[in-house]
Formats: sequence, structure tokens, C-alpha cells
Amino acid sequence: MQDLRDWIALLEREGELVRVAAEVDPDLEVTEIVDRTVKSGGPALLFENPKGARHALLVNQFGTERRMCLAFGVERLDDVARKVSDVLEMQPPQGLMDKVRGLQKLKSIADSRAQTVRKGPVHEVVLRGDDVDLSLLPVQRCWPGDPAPFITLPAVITKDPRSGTRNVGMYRMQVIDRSTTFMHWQIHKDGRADWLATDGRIPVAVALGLDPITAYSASAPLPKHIDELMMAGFLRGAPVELVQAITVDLEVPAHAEIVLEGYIEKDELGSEGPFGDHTGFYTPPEPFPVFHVTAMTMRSGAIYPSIVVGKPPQEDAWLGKATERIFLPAIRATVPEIVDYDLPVAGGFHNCCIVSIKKAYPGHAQKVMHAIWGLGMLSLTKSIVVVDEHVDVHDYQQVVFYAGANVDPKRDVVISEGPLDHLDHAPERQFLGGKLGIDATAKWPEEGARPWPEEIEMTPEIRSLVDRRWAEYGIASVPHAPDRPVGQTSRSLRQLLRR
Ligand SMILES: Cc1cc2nc3c(=O)[nH]c(=O)nc-3n(C[C@H](O)[C@H](O)[C@H](O)COP(=O)(O)O)c2cc1C
Ligand SMILES: [Mn+2]
Repeated sequence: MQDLRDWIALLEREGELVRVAAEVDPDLEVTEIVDRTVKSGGPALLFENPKGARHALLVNQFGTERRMCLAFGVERLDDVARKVSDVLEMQPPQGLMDKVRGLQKLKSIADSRAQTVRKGPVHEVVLRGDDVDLSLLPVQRCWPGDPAPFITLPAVITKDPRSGTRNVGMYRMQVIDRSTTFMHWQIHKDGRADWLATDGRIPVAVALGLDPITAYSASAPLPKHIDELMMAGFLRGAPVELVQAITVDLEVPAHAEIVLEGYIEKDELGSEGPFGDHTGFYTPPEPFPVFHVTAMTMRSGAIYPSIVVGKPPQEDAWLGKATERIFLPAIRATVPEIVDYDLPVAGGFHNCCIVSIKKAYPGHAQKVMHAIWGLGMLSLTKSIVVVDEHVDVHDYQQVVFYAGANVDPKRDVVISEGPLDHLDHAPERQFLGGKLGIDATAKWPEEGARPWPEEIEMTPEIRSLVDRRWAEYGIASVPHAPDRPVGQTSRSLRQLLRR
């Protein structure tokens, strides 16, 4: 898929999109519609006639597991992870066929870098200077306590002024007037680091309305030196095409619906927020930098993309689940004893992490907790539950069972401290606070346990006997559920979204 229009066409063919012709107000009304639609597992919505705006509004494009899989062209999100692990776990090739396969994999990386082209549809309409007018766009005011409309699904492009490496991130942008917004660069984010590394002003470009994989990649927590557009190219299997921006020295996606070009000064801050965020609370006003738009470029008939965040579950649940699955291979490359992990949506992704491990020595669960607290954005995780490898981390019933049954709180709870999410309102001080680790693995004698009892389980012989004879018993519904393979996206989440 080259662009948002290919994606919309696919969604329509698959019966996954509804066009709303009625005039609908981007001020609160859209949110209430989206909230109901997301929670019932409903379709993507294309509001063709948003009140007061010149452009259509697309929302809920990512709101179900099926659409997320359609976006990536896979059956299950784990299939995307497999593609990543194929490359991460490459071994020196043995034999000719192995070498050929190895070369193909290397080529898939080499071909992933974004490509510059001379022209692109994103420049069909160009508004500069006084013609720039953000009010042409149906920017949503999402929640009643929000002071203004916020752009919620941008891909914000900057370059590290020292190394020239590109960064793409998704950061909300509160609209101030026709040509300025805030830029909500939280303290742990790469975009903010690029900004802090400048002496004066940093050029910024904001792409809106992209193919779904490129849009997703803006939310992916990659290490700072890795260009998110390269990851997008790799996952798409085709490079992202870029064109030179018109008023700033940056390249922008050639097939974006809308690009806002401009700059941010090092020392120009204003009071951003409050904003009803994915924490489920309003984040209080805080100083954030101001983005000046020097040019607004568009395709003709540009479609504006949006997302509503709020009390979970919302549409961003599936962006988060995609990240959870896609990054498992990278996590296992550093901490190979990790079998699987789950970040519950209701935990806002950073409040809770359930992880299963192949336990090999006393204290292993604690080792893994500390590894997670030292790993990229997972370092912001507030609480961790560690279970043994046979436990399905996506089955919260099982997890609660072991977190209760296997735990002596006096012995098995680790209280530590460290960095916390920018938006976490619970700790005494912002950014820094307590960490909770619960070791729910079976304990070893070296860990101070009495002989560990055996878990109850029926013999395989009796299970298959009953399978065979089930019809004979005359009991209508078949209550035996086959064991689920490790790594499937959370069943609990699916249930939650289908309430
Ligand atoms: C819908 C959505 C909205 C987000 N809003 C913000 C935001 O306002 N500020 C922020 O710092 N991160 C926000 N994030 C998270 C970042 O996009 C994410 O941490 C990303 O990895 C940042 O890129 P970076 O690490 O290259 O800076 C948001 C994510 C999503 C999915
Ligand atoms: Mn980054």
C-alpha cells in the first residue's frame, strides 16, 4: 500500500469502513461516536462532512485486531514479529541455499531505506505564509476538559542536528491559532532530544494521512539512531518515498495527504494542555514548545486522519499491541530467557508488564525484572509480574492464579525505583517513583522455598479418551478449549473490546 487512499480502498473492499455523510462536529461529537464504535469492535469511520472544515476526517482505522492485521498484510500480528526475528536472529549461512536466503534477507534491509523522488502528490496544493490555515482541517477537540482542538495522529519528522539522523514520532499537537500549535515532546522522547540539541531553531515537518504501516512506525519505540521510516520500509516491503519539503530542509512523505512544514525555537515555550489522554485522566498544563507552520501542503481533496485516546480501551490499544508483538524478537535478542510478554491495555501499556521466562537459576525472575527496567521505553514500566514459561501471559486468569498461588509477598515482591512515564500522575514527584516486581514463578529451595507441590493435571490418556467419547455422553456444548499457542494477541483484550 502506497498511501492512505490505497488503505481506505482496502478497508472499503473488506467491509471495514463506513462513510458518514451527515454533518458531524469535530468538537466532542466525533469522540462520542468513535468511543461507542471502538468499544463495540465497529468499523473505521470516514466523516465526509465535518462541521466547519474543508476536509474529510478518518478515524478508527486501527480499531480492531483484524484491521491491524490487514494493515500489515498478515493473519496474526505475530507474523510481523516473525519477519523481524528472521533478520535479528540471522546466523552465519551454511551451504549455498542458506547463503542465498541470507542475501535476500540482507537485501530486504538494504532496500528499506526511504527513497527520495523528485515529485509527489503531497505538493498538489501549497499554502504558504498567511495562507496557512489549520482551521481548514477537521481537528478534533476530543474531551470536554480540552481547551482546544488537538492533532492526534501526526508523524513528526526532525533530524538530529549533530548526526543528521532522521526521527519520526507521534506527539499530540494542540492548535493555538491558524499557523501555530504546541508540540507535546515528552522528556524521554527522541524528538525532544533533537530539539534540545539545537542552538536556535529546529526545522520540523508533520505528515498527516499515510499508509497504515508508516503511520504506525511513528509510534514505534525504536532506539534513537534508527530511522522509523526505515522500519516502515522494511515492514512494508517497499521503501517510503520522500520529496524535499518546500520551506524547510527536511524530506517528507511524497504520498502524505497533508504536510505541515515549519520550525520550533529552542526557547519558546507555552502552557500546553490539559488534555484527556490515554492514561484515562486529563494531563495537567505543562510548558511545551511552540510549532510555527511556514507551509501547509496537501493532495487535492486531502483526508485528515485522527485518533481518540482516553480511558482504555481505545483505538490506540491496537497500535500498542502491534508494538508489543513486533518488539518481542528484539527483546528476546537481549534477554533470551523471555518466552513471551503482555502489556495489558487497561494498564495503559506502561503500568503493568506480564512476562514469562525459562527459569534457569535462583533469582532469575529478579534478573529479568531489572532487565526490563533497563530496556528502552520498557524501562518506564511500573509493575512487572514474572511467571514460568508454561503460563500464558495473555490469559489474565492464569496470571492472577500464579500471582496469588506462587507468591509469598514477604519473599517474592521487589520494590525498586526508577524513571516513570511523563504522564503518570501517581508518584510523589513527576518522572520518578516506585517500581513493583512480583515473582510468580515456582520457587526453588535456594530461594527459600519448602518443597514445591505438584500442580494438578489430568493424564493425557484420560483427556483423549474423553475427547473420543464426548458425543456418547450426550452433553451438548463442548467445554474443552484447546490450549492456545504462546504469543497470540490477548484474548482478554478481544473480550474487553466486545463487551
Ligand atoms: C495516539 C498516540 C499519541 C501519542 N502522543 C504522544 C505525545 O503527545 N507525546 C509523546 O511524547 N508521545 C506520544 N506518543 C508516544 C510516542 O509516539 C512514542 O513514544 C514514540 O516512540 C515516540 O517516538 P520517538 O521515540 O522517536 O520520540 C503517542 C503515541 C500514540 C500511539
Ligand atoms: Mn525515534
